[in-house]
Amino acid sequence: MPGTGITVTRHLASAERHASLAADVRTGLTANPRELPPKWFYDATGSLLFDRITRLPEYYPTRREHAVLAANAARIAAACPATTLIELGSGTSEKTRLLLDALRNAGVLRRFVPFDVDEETLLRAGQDILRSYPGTSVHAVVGDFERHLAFLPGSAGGDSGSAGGMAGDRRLVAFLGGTIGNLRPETRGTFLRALRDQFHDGDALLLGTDLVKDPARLVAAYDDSAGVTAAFNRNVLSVINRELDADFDLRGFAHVATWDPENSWIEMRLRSVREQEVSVRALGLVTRFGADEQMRTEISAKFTLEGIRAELAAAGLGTSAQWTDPDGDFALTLAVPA
Ligand code: SAH
Ligand code: AVI
Repeated sequence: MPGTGITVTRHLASAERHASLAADVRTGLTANPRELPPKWFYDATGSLLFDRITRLPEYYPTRREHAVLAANAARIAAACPATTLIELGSGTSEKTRLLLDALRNAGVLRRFVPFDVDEETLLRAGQDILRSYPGTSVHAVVGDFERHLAFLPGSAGGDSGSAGGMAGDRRLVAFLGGTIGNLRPETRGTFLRALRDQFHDGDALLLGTDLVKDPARLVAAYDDSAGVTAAFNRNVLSVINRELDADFDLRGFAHVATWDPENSWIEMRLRSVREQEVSVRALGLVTRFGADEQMRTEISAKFTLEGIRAELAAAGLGTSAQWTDPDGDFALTLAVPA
Protein backbone atom coordinates (compact mmCIF):
# COMPACT_ATOMS: atom_id res chain seq x y z
CA MET A 1 0.00 0.00 0.00
CA PRO A 2 1.99 3.01 -1.20
CA GLY A 3 2.20 5.82 1.30
CA THR A 4 0.69 3.96 4.24
CA GLY A 5 3.87 2.34 5.52
CA ILE A 6 2.49 -1.17 5.72
CA THR A 7 3.58 -4.03 3.46
CA VAL A 8 0.72 -6.03 1.95
CA THR A 9 0.76 -9.54 0.48
CA ARG A 10 -2.40 -10.59 -1.35
CA HIS A 11 -3.16 -14.28 -1.78
CA LEU A 12 -6.81 -13.41 -2.30
CA ALA A 13 -6.81 -10.59 -4.83
CA SER A 14 -10.21 -10.04 -6.44
CA ALA A 15 -9.90 -12.79 -9.12
CA GLU A 16 -8.89 -15.45 -6.56
CA ARG A 17 -11.54 -14.29 -4.12
CA HIS A 18 -14.19 -14.46 -6.82
CA ALA A 19 -13.13 -17.96 -7.94
CA SER A 20 -13.00 -19.25 -4.37
CA LEU A 21 -16.41 -17.79 -3.45
CA ALA A 22 -17.92 -19.10 -6.70
CA ALA A 23 -16.64 -22.63 -6.03
CA ASP A 24 -17.90 -22.61 -2.41
CA VAL A 25 -21.32 -21.26 -3.37
CA ARG A 26 -21.78 -23.75 -6.21
CA THR A 27 -20.83 -26.66 -3.94
CA GLY A 28 -22.81 -25.34 -0.99
CA LEU A 29 -26.05 -24.53 -2.81
CA THR A 30 -26.13 -27.82 -4.68
CA ALA A 31 -25.38 -29.93 -1.56
CA ASN A 32 -28.09 -31.64 0.45
CA PRO A 33 -28.49 -30.20 3.05
CA ARG A 34 -27.18 -26.88 1.78
CA GLU A 35 -24.28 -25.20 3.53
CA LEU A 36 -22.19 -22.03 3.08
CA PRO A 37 -18.74 -21.62 4.68
CA PRO A 38 -18.60 -18.90 7.38
CA LYS A 39 -15.54 -17.16 5.93
CA TRP A 40 -17.87 -15.40 3.44
CA PHE A 41 -19.69 -13.47 6.20
CA TYR A 42 -16.75 -11.12 6.34
CA ASP A 43 -16.91 -8.29 3.82
CA ALA A 44 -16.59 -4.79 5.31
CA THR A 45 -20.24 -4.90 6.48
CA GLY A 46 -19.86 -8.40 7.95
CA SER A 47 -16.76 -7.35 9.90
CA LEU A 48 -18.61 -4.29 11.22
CA LEU A 49 -21.53 -6.50 12.28
CA PHE A 50 -19.11 -8.88 13.98
CA ASP A 51 -17.59 -5.92 15.80
CA ARG A 52 -21.08 -4.98 17.03
CA ILE A 53 -21.62 -8.59 18.14
CA THR A 54 -18.50 -8.39 20.33
CA ARG A 55 -20.13 -5.52 22.28
CA LEU A 56 -23.51 -7.23 22.83
CA PRO A 57 -24.45 -8.13 26.42
CA GLU A 58 -25.16 -11.75 25.39
CA TYR A 59 -21.87 -12.27 23.51
CA TYR A 60 -19.42 -13.00 26.35
CA PRO A 61 -16.43 -14.57 24.42
CA THR A 62 -14.67 -11.33 23.44
CA ARG A 63 -14.87 -9.84 26.95
CA ARG A 64 -13.77 -13.10 28.54
CA GLU A 65 -10.84 -13.56 26.17
CA HIS A 66 -9.83 -9.95 26.78
CA ALA A 67 -9.75 -10.71 30.51
CA VAL A 68 -7.57 -13.81 30.03
CA LEU A 69 -5.19 -11.86 27.80
CA ALA A 70 -5.00 -8.89 30.17
CA ALA A 71 -4.13 -11.20 33.08
CA ASN A 72 -1.54 -13.27 31.20
CA ALA A 73 0.00 -11.25 28.34
CA ALA A 74 3.27 -10.66 30.23
CA ARG A 75 3.56 -14.40 30.98
CA ILE A 76 2.89 -15.21 27.32
CA ALA A 77 5.59 -12.77 26.19
CA ALA A 78 8.03 -14.27 28.72
CA ALA A 79 7.26 -17.82 27.56
CA CYS A 80 7.55 -16.85 23.88
CA PRO A 81 9.62 -13.66 23.46
CA ALA A 82 8.62 -13.35 19.82
CA THR A 83 10.10 -10.85 17.40
CA THR A 84 7.14 -11.42 15.03
CA LEU A 85 3.52 -11.63 16.13
CA ILE A 86 1.36 -13.26 13.44
CA GLU A 87 -2.40 -13.04 13.93
CA LEU A 88 -4.71 -15.34 11.96
CA GLY A 89 -8.28 -14.11 11.37
CA SER A 90 -7.12 -10.80 12.83
CA GLY A 91 -10.20 -8.64 12.17
CA THR A 92 -9.79 -5.34 14.04
CA SER A 93 -6.88 -6.73 16.15
CA GLU A 94 -8.29 -4.93 19.18
CA LYS A 95 -7.44 -7.49 21.88
CA THR A 96 -4.14 -8.17 20.13
CA ARG A 97 -2.85 -4.86 21.45
CA LEU A 98 -2.47 -6.54 24.83
CA LEU A 99 0.00 -8.99 23.27
CA LEU A 100 1.76 -6.27 21.26
CA ASP A 101 2.16 -4.22 24.46
CA ALA A 102 3.61 -7.18 26.33
CA LEU A 103 6.07 -8.04 23.54
CA ARG A 104 7.07 -4.38 23.22
CA ASN A 105 7.56 -4.12 26.99
CA ALA A 106 9.76 -7.21 26.81
CA GLY A 107 11.85 -5.31 24.25
CA VAL A 108 11.56 -8.00 21.54
CA LEU A 109 8.77 -6.95 19.16
CA ARG A 110 9.88 -6.10 15.62
CA ARG A 111 7.03 -7.06 13.32
CA PHE A 112 3.25 -7.60 13.34
CA VAL A 113 1.62 -9.78 10.66
CA PRO A 114 -2.20 -9.58 10.63
CA PHE A 115 -3.76 -12.17 8.28
CA ASP A 116 -7.41 -12.04 7.20
CA VAL A 117 -9.81 -12.62 4.30
CA ASP A 118 -11.37 -9.17 4.68
CA GLU A 119 -8.87 -6.79 3.08
CA GLU A 120 -10.61 -3.56 4.09
CA THR A 121 -10.76 -4.33 7.80
CA LEU A 122 -7.27 -5.84 7.70
CA LEU A 123 -5.63 -2.76 6.16
CA ARG A 124 -7.45 -0.34 8.46
CA ALA A 125 -6.38 -2.35 11.51
CA GLY A 126 -2.81 -2.64 10.17
CA GLN A 127 -2.54 1.12 9.72
CA ASP A 128 -3.93 1.78 13.21
CA ILE A 129 -1.38 -0.61 14.72
CA LEU A 130 1.46 0.98 12.74
CA ARG A 131 0.52 4.40 14.17
CA SER A 132 0.29 3.05 17.72
CA TYR A 133 3.53 1.04 17.62
CA PRO A 134 6.16 3.18 15.92
CA GLY A 135 9.28 1.15 15.22
CA THR A 136 7.27 -2.04 14.62
CA SER A 137 6.81 -3.02 10.98
CA VAL A 138 3.39 -4.21 9.82
CA HIS A 139 3.07 -6.82 7.07
CA ALA A 140 -0.62 -7.47 6.29
CA VAL A 141 -1.54 -10.71 4.54
CA VAL A 142 -4.85 -10.99 2.67
CA GLY A 143 -5.47 -14.70 2.60
CA ASP A 144 -7.43 -17.75 3.63
CA PHE A 145 -5.87 -19.56 6.57
CA GLU A 146 -7.31 -22.82 5.25
CA ARG A 147 -5.29 -22.43 2.03
CA HIS A 148 -2.38 -20.03 2.45
CA LEU A 149 -0.61 -21.02 5.66
CA ALA A 150 2.49 -22.16 3.76
CA PHE A 151 3.14 -18.52 2.87
CA LEU A 152 3.37 -17.15 6.41
CA PRO A 153 6.25 -14.69 6.72
CA GLY A 154 9.26 -16.55 8.06
CA SER A 155 8.12 -19.94 6.64
CA ALA A 156 9.83 -21.78 3.79
CA GLY A 157 7.16 -20.61 1.33
CA GLY A 158 6.94 -17.16 2.93
CA ASP A 159 9.45 -14.34 3.00
CA SER A 160 12.59 -15.93 4.48
CA GLY A 161 15.51 -15.36 2.19
CA SER A 162 13.70 -12.50 0.44
CA ALA A 163 13.74 -8.82 1.31
CA GLY A 164 11.02 -9.31 3.94
CA GLY A 165 12.86 -12.06 5.85
CA MET A 166 14.32 -11.34 9.28
CA ALA A 167 17.39 -13.00 10.78
CA GLY A 168 16.82 -14.61 14.20
CA ASP A 169 13.06 -14.35 13.80
CA ARG A 170 10.94 -16.00 16.49
CA ARG A 171 7.22 -16.16 15.79
CA LEU A 172 4.15 -16.23 17.99
CA VAL A 173 1.03 -17.16 16.00
CA ALA A 174 -2.12 -15.89 17.71
CA PHE A 175 -5.41 -17.41 16.65
CA LEU A 176 -7.92 -15.68 18.89
CA GLY A 177 -11.65 -15.22 19.31
CA GLY A 178 -12.54 -18.90 19.15
CA THR A 179 -12.37 -18.77 15.34
CA ILE A 180 -10.83 -22.27 15.25
CA GLY A 181 -14.26 -23.43 16.44
CA ASN A 182 -15.72 -22.28 13.12
CA LEU A 183 -13.80 -25.09 11.40
CA ARG A 184 -15.16 -28.64 11.29
CA PRO A 185 -13.19 -31.12 13.44
CA GLU A 186 -11.41 -32.75 10.49
CA THR A 187 -10.55 -29.33 9.01
CA ARG A 188 -9.22 -28.23 12.44
CA GLY A 189 -6.86 -31.21 12.40
CA THR A 190 -5.62 -30.40 8.90
CA PHE A 191 -5.24 -26.73 9.81
CA LEU A 192 -3.26 -27.44 13.01
CA ARG A 193 -0.95 -29.91 11.24
CA ALA A 194 -0.35 -27.39 8.43
CA LEU A 195 0.54 -24.77 11.04
CA ARG A 196 2.78 -27.20 12.91
CA ASP A 197 4.60 -27.90 9.63
CA GLN A 198 5.48 -24.19 9.36
CA PHE A 199 6.93 -23.96 12.86
CA HIS A 200 10.62 -23.70 13.66
CA ASP A 201 12.05 -24.29 17.14
CA GLY A 202 11.04 -21.37 19.33
CA ASP A 203 7.81 -20.58 17.45
CA ALA A 204 4.55 -20.95 19.38
CA LEU A 205 0.78 -20.93 18.90
CA LEU A 206 -1.55 -18.98 21.17
CA LEU A 207 -5.03 -20.41 20.65
CA GLY A 208 -8.26 -18.83 21.93
CA THR A 209 -11.18 -21.21 22.39
CA ASP A 210 -14.65 -20.88 23.82
CA LEU A 211 -15.52 -23.51 26.44
CA VAL A 212 -18.59 -25.71 26.91
CA LYS A 213 -21.16 -24.16 29.24
CA ASP A 214 -24.89 -23.81 29.95
CA PRO A 215 -26.65 -24.21 26.55
CA ALA A 216 -29.03 -21.33 27.34
CA ARG A 217 -26.10 -18.91 27.60
CA LEU A 218 -24.58 -20.32 24.43
CA VAL A 219 -27.76 -19.98 22.41
CA ALA A 220 -28.37 -16.44 23.68
CA ALA A 221 -24.85 -15.46 22.58
CA TYR A 222 -25.78 -16.51 19.01
CA ASP A 223 -29.38 -15.23 19.02
CA ASP A 224 -29.16 -11.81 20.61
CA SER A 225 -32.24 -9.76 21.40
CA ALA A 226 -31.11 -6.81 19.23
CA GLY A 227 -30.93 -9.02 16.13
CA VAL A 228 -27.32 -8.17 15.30
CA THR A 229 -26.31 -11.83 14.90
CA ALA A 230 -29.32 -12.35 12.62
CA ALA A 231 -28.10 -9.48 10.39
CA PHE A 232 -24.57 -10.93 10.46
CA ASN A 233 -25.94 -14.32 9.41
CA ARG A 234 -27.97 -12.86 6.52
CA ASN A 235 -24.97 -10.81 5.40
CA VAL A 236 -23.57 -13.86 3.62
CA LEU A 237 -26.54 -13.57 1.24
CA SER A 238 -25.69 -9.91 0.53
CA VAL A 239 -22.11 -10.91 -0.24
CA ILE A 240 -23.34 -13.52 -2.74
CA ASN A 241 -25.85 -11.06 -4.25
CA ARG A 242 -23.15 -8.45 -4.83
CA GLU A 243 -20.19 -10.63 -5.81
CA LEU A 244 -22.01 -13.34 -7.80
CA ASP A 245 -24.94 -11.32 -9.13
CA ALA A 246 -27.52 -13.32 -7.17
CA ASP A 247 -31.02 -12.29 -6.10
CA PHE A 248 -31.44 -13.63 -2.55
CA ASP A 249 -34.28 -11.77 -0.80
CA LEU A 250 -32.83 -11.26 2.69
CA ARG A 251 -36.34 -10.92 4.19
CA GLY A 252 -37.06 -14.42 2.94
CA PHE A 253 -34.54 -16.02 5.31
CA ALA A 254 -34.83 -16.25 9.11
CA HIS A 255 -31.92 -16.58 11.54
CA VAL A 256 -31.65 -19.89 13.43
CA ALA A 257 -29.15 -20.71 16.22
CA THR A 258 -29.21 -24.09 17.99
CA TRP A 259 -26.95 -26.03 20.38
CA ASP A 260 -25.90 -29.47 19.17
CA PRO A 261 -24.79 -31.37 22.30
CA GLU A 262 -23.53 -34.40 20.36
CA ASN A 263 -21.10 -32.36 18.32
CA SER A 264 -20.56 -29.77 21.07
CA TRP A 265 -21.19 -26.88 18.72
CA ILE A 266 -23.58 -24.04 18.08
CA GLU A 267 -25.02 -24.24 14.62
CA MET A 268 -26.26 -21.15 12.75
CA ARG A 269 -28.60 -21.63 9.84
CA LEU A 270 -30.81 -19.57 7.53
CA ARG A 271 -34.38 -20.84 7.21
CA SER A 272 -36.29 -20.09 4.04
CA VAL A 273 -39.59 -18.63 5.30
CA ARG A 274 -41.43 -19.60 2.07
CA GLU A 275 -40.90 -21.54 -1.07
CA GLN A 276 -38.71 -19.40 -3.30
CA GLU A 277 -36.43 -19.43 -6.33
CA VAL A 278 -32.96 -17.89 -6.27
CA SER A 279 -30.72 -17.14 -9.27
CA VAL A 280 -26.97 -16.87 -8.97
CA ARG A 281 -26.32 -15.38 -12.39
CA ALA A 282 -22.49 -15.49 -12.26
CA LEU A 283 -22.78 -19.27 -11.83
CA GLY A 284 -25.67 -19.77 -14.26
CA LEU A 285 -27.44 -21.42 -11.32
CA VAL A 286 -31.15 -21.28 -10.50
CA THR A 287 -32.23 -23.10 -7.37
CA ARG A 288 -35.46 -23.57 -5.37
CA PHE A 289 -35.69 -23.39 -1.58
CA GLY A 290 -38.62 -25.19 0.02
CA ALA A 291 -40.65 -23.50 2.78
CA ASP A 292 -38.76 -24.01 6.09
CA GLU A 293 -35.73 -25.47 4.35
CA GLN A 294 -32.61 -24.70 6.40
CA MET A 295 -29.13 -23.95 5.12
CA ARG A 296 -26.17 -24.18 7.53
CA THR A 297 -23.96 -21.09 7.60
CA GLU A 298 -21.70 -21.65 10.61
CA ILE A 299 -20.67 -24.05 13.33
CA SER A 300 -19.03 -22.65 16.44
CA ALA A 301 -17.50 -25.48 18.45
CA LYS A 302 -17.15 -25.27 22.21
CA PHE A 303 -14.25 -27.09 23.84
CA THR A 304 -12.96 -28.58 27.08
CA LEU A 305 -9.42 -27.91 28.31
CA GLU A 306 -8.47 -31.58 27.86
CA GLY A 307 -10.06 -31.72 24.41
CA ILE A 308 -7.97 -28.75 23.25
CA ARG A 309 -4.76 -30.36 24.50
CA ALA A 310 -5.65 -33.62 22.77
CA GLU A 311 -6.35 -31.92 19.40
CA LEU A 312 -3.08 -30.02 19.63
CA ALA A 313 -1.16 -33.17 20.56
CA ALA A 314 -2.66 -35.02 17.59
CA ALA A 315 -1.18 -32.28 15.37
CA GLY A 316 2.28 -32.51 16.95
CA LEU A 317 1.87 -29.52 19.29
CA GLY A 318 2.55 -29.78 23.02
CA THR A 319 0.66 -27.55 25.45
CA SER A 320 3.01 -25.45 27.56
CA ALA A 321 0.38 -23.41 29.40
CA GLN A 322 -3.40 -22.99 29.57
CA TRP A 323 -5.35 -20.15 31.16
CA THR A 324 -9.05 -19.32 31.59
CA ASP A 325 -10.97 -16.33 32.91
CA PRO A 326 -12.15 -16.64 36.54
CA ASP A 327 -15.55 -18.01 35.44
CA GLY A 328 -14.00 -20.66 33.20
CA ASP A 329 -15.85 -19.38 30.12
CA PHE A 330 -12.96 -19.01 27.68
CA ALA A 331 -9.46 -20.48 27.37
CA LEU A 332 -6.10 -19.47 25.96
CA THR A 333 -3.63 -22.27 25.23
CA LEU A 334 0.04 -21.78 24.46
CA ALA A 335 1.47 -24.63 22.40
CA VAL A 336 4.88 -25.40 20.90
CA PRO A 337 6.17 -28.07 18.50
CA ALA A 338 6.23 -31.38 20.43
N1 SAH B 1 -9.69 -12.31 15.89
C1 SAH B 1 -10.75 -11.32 16.02
C2 SAH B 1 -11.80 -11.46 14.91
C3 SAH B 1 -12.63 -12.73 14.97
S1 SAH B 1 -13.88 -12.73 13.71
C4 SAH B 1 -11.37 -11.47 17.37
O1 SAH B 1 -10.94 -12.32 18.15
O2 SAH B 1 -12.28 -10.69 17.69
C5 SAH B 1 -13.16 -13.90 12.59
C6 SAH B 1 -12.13 -13.24 11.69
O3 SAH B 1 -11.52 -14.25 10.92
C7 SAH B 1 -12.74 -12.25 10.71
O4 SAH B 1 -11.98 -11.08 10.68
C8 SAH B 1 -12.72 -12.98 9.37
O5 SAH B 1 -12.59 -12.13 8.27
C9 SAH B 1 -11.53 -13.90 9.55
N2 SAH B 1 -11.62 -15.15 8.80
C10 SAH B 1 -12.66 -16.03 8.80
N3 SAH B 1 -12.35 -17.10 8.04
C11 SAH B 1 -11.10 -16.87 7.54
C12 SAH B 1 -10.23 -17.62 6.72
N4 SAH B 1 -10.61 -18.80 6.21
N5 SAH B 1 -9.01 -17.11 6.44
C13 SAH B 1 -8.63 -15.89 6.93
N6 SAH B 1 -9.41 -15.14 7.73
C14 SAH B 1 -10.63 -15.63 8.04
C1 AVI C 1 -15.48 -15.49 14.72
N1 AVI C 1 -16.21 -16.51 15.45
C2 AVI C 1 -15.37 -17.12 16.49
C3 AVI C 1 -17.52 -16.09 15.95
C4 AVI C 1 -18.14 -17.21 16.81
O1 AVI C 1 -18.51 -16.92 17.93
O2 AVI C 1 -18.21 -18.36 16.35
C5 AVI C 1 -18.45 -15.72 14.82
C6 AVI C 1 -19.83 -15.45 15.28
N2 AVI C 1 -20.90 -16.00 14.78
C7 AVI C 1 -21.96 -15.55 15.39
N3 AVI C 1 -21.58 -14.71 16.33
C8 AVI C 1 -20.25 -14.61 16.26
